[in-house]
Amino acid sequence: MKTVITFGTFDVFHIGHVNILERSKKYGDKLIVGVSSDDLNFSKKSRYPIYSQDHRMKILSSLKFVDEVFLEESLELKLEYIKKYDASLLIMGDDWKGRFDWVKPECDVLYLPRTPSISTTELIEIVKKI
Ligand code: C2G
Repeated sequence: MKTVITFGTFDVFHIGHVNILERSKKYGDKLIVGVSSDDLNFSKKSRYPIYSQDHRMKILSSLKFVDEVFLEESLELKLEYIKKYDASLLIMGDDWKGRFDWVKPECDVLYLPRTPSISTTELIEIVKKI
């Protein structure tokens, strides 16, 4: 049984999120998703997500290629989460390329290409202009 783990905020859920989760699941038997907490998001981006962490976790849990979801409270706890869920592969989009290589002695790391031309930030800007 091979377990893959990935992390993200997944705010204003969109096709780029679906694509990375769908592709990640193909690398293993089980896909675990760490959903960044509202406070972690504030510390990274200086704003709270549009959707609350409870709503974001519920959306992620409802997807057919996601097997388990948990709340990610700190970027530095990656290794603890990897060990807790017994993951052997960490997958992130390539906007994070190299940033989580420090877990490599314990877990393989793969950065997949992002889906072009869509992001939560761009969607927020488009909606603001309507
Ligand atoms: N993503 C993608 N294509 C897009 C947009 C996002 O492949 N067009 C991927 C990102 O690369 C990431 C995942 O979708 O792997 C979630 O994206 P975000 O919600 O933006 O995640 P982020 O806020 O970067 O949080 O511990 C890591 C962080 O929690 C990642």
